[in-house]
Amino acid sequence: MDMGFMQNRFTVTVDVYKKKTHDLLQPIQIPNSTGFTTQLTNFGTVENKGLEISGIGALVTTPRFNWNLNANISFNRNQMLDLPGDQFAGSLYNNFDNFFLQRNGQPIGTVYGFVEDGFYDNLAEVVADPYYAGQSEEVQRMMIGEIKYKNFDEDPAITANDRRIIGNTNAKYNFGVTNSFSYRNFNLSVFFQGVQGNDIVNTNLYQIRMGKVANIPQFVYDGRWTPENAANATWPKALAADTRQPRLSDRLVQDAPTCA
Ligand SMILES: [Ca+2]
Repeated sequence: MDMGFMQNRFTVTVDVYKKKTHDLLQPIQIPNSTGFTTQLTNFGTVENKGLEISGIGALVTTPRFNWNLNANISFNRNQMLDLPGDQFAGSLYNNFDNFFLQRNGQPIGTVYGFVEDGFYDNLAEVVADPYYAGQSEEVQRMMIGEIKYKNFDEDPAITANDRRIIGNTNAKYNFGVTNSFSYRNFNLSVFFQGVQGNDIVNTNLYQIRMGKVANIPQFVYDGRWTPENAANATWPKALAADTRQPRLSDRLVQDAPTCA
């Protein structure tokens, strides 16, 4: 749809679209007894729908000086459909598995993982957790300063069932603006663009185990759990050995609005 205003000094274009792509080629998990773990097959649908708006305006038109503005913004939503059940995109790398969920009604790029709930600050907090209540005091004391994960089901153990949707890597919208100026023989064009509302997965953070001898960023060192820093801790306590196996959690999901 195109619209013009004021003898077409301003024009606006609006496009609405909806598109379904059927029979995606993708791997499905098959029994290991076949000798393979996945098989490529055609199923599933992706629906993309969106809105694109662009406008052009001649803000100043004089013999010597002109100023034109060109702006656009687009919104796209996608969702997966017709899947037989939940499945996951392939492993990013070793131990970094099943972090991108493919679920009917959810977009491609849905992040799925554990939800953190602070740290075990003292022995009483560990004992209050039904999973550790009956364990030896040695085990309980080891948990002080460790990350606490939210438990969502009847089983007090933290298992794959305690994962939830924790992020979406799709932008809520993209935009761009171009200002063009001309004065006699001089031209200047100023362009910026950006995306808003998307999450990113910062896999670098997954490498920070707080164990063994390894370089860590200053903010991690400063934010590590200690009895004195418990209220402000953002990372678990430092360990003498590399024994910690972090979970793929909302810790790795960060807001990523950008403008350039
Ligand atoms: Ca559980």
